[in-house]
Amino acid sequence: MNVPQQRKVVTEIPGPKSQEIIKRRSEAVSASLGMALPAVIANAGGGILVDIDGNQIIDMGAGIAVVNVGNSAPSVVKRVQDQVAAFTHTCFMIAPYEGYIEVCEKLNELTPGKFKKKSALFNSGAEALENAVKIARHYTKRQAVVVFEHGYHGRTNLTMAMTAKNMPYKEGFGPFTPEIYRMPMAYPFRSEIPVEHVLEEVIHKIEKEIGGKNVAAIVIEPIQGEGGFIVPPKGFLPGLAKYAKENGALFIADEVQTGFARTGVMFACEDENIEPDLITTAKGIAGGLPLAAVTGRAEVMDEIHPSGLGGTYGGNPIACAAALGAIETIQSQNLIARANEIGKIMVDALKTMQAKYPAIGEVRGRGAMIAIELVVPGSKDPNGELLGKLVKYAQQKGVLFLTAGTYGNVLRFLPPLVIGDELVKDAMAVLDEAFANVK
Ligand code: PLZ
Repeated sequence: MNVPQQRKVVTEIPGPKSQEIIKRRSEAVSASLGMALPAVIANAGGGILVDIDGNQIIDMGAGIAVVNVGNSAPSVVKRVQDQVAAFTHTCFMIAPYEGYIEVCEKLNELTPGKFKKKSALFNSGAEALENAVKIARHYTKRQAVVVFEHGYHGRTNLTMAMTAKNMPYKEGFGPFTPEIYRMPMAYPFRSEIPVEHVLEEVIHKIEKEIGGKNVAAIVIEPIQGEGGFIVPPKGFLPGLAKYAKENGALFIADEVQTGFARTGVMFACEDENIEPDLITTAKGIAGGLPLAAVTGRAEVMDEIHPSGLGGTYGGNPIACAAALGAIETIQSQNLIARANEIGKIMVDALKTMQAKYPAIGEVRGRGAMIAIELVVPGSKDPNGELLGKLVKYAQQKGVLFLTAGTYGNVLRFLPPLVIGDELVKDAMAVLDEAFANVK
């Protein structure tokens, strides 16, 4: 690997070179864009980000679950280089190329569901969700879309409406698209209501407030990502899928964040043997290049009239080449098993910390999609203040941790799946140190 797999801090973060560029950033770039880590990146690979001041920072976020195969994974680089030299764009709707078709074949084969599937490619997670809803409405000839508390589906107008959290995603950006209905979510840490009662309430609300026969789709993340890595209790997803099936609605799994080995299986739905009618994917699909997909039942995907779906760049040949490299890497390096190994190291360390630090309310997640929810000790009150301090402390020590959660109190761990054991353990040791030192 061309990037040394070791944490090393040689300046304050941001260092002097980063500071200069960040100054230019604030002059040139809209203030609306966030910046979790104030360090300008020069190079990255494995589990390390190298900034322009020479700091080597442990990457516990993978660019928000994108570089599951690591930055610049060799197979991604090679295929992208070959493709970019051959041709960069024809527009798949104008003149086809094999890469697009091959990515669809792989998705149809790898996604859960023992039925004939087809796929269509897009540019971003939000765009995949937009298209999944278009497809569901067209196919069912119904309009209502059911989503959930704490859910996140994107920043376009439709997907903002589908996203639960107002700040920062929706504030002032309305009006939002109609016919989106938000239902209660089973959130074990914050509610003792048994899963069958939550399901009953969801179904009751659908029946009374929407009417079952009006529902085009039920859309849910199998583990909620931005909402705080909320893992629904067993039975919740199968119950929703069953209700959808019995009522002629489509069950859509948003696997944008959970997909591609992240949760210790290829797709998180496999955990309870769910076979969604449609699956949306993005992020981990292409090792960092912008690509997204809707994959689902062939009769649903084919029901749309010719030219009903598309877009100039969707399934761009370079992104498709990257996807083929990423999928090949996941399989050849057995990153599914690796996600479970990484997860075990993190959970063991976090449980040990939980016994020492009462601010850790819960350790949860699956595979290498793990989080801790921070509370005010002795209560379940969200402790967002501590979260901010921990993240800052870790950054100064050369570890990047990402945050999440409706209440802004969740520290999430989603490293590249090619990270080594030593780096994961080192990151956990820095977190332990942070808990011991910040007040
Ligand atoms: N569905 C489940 O997690 C993107 C958002 C980052 P795009 N999550 C990261 C931010 O603050 O904008 C996401 C997701 C789930 C859809 C999306 C949207 O994917 O590729 O960001 O559009």
